Amino acid sequence: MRSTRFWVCFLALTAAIGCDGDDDGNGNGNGNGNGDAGREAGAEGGGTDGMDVAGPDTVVDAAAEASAPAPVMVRATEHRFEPMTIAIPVGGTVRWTNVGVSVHTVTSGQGSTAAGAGTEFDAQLNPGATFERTFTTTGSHPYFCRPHESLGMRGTVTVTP
Ligand SMILES: [Cu+2]
Repeated sequence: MRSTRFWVCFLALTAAIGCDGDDDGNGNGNGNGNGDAGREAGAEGGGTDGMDVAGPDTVVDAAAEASAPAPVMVRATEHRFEPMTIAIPVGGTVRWTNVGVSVHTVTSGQGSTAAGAGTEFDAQLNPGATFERTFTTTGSHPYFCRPHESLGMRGTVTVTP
């Protein structure tokens, strides 16, 4: 994803379209941008060695993104998980991102005093960090943040067959 955006930005600059740093990351948009940049580079008829390398790399990245199921996103803020409850199919992946300024955790279980807390997963999320987990068993998977459980910073991942 990051390399794809880099190359789209590079191509856009080369074609004098400009790059506004849009964080969209839309696959279709990337594809269209590549095509436009390629045609413009061809019309100019010079210095295409770099373009020849960049084009195939970008196509491979886009294909890989299209074939992989996208993780379900959960944001960790001050001080809650958004959304608190999510449902995913078995085999699905959840990605937590700490978009706040405090350190949070993504810890499995009902709470730190409950039996088995943290045995399924227990990840520390520094500001800006992400944590991904793929769920392979159906049912309800409660989790909480160790520093902020008393503030109600909890969530549930429901995994459906
Ligand atoms: Cu927290």
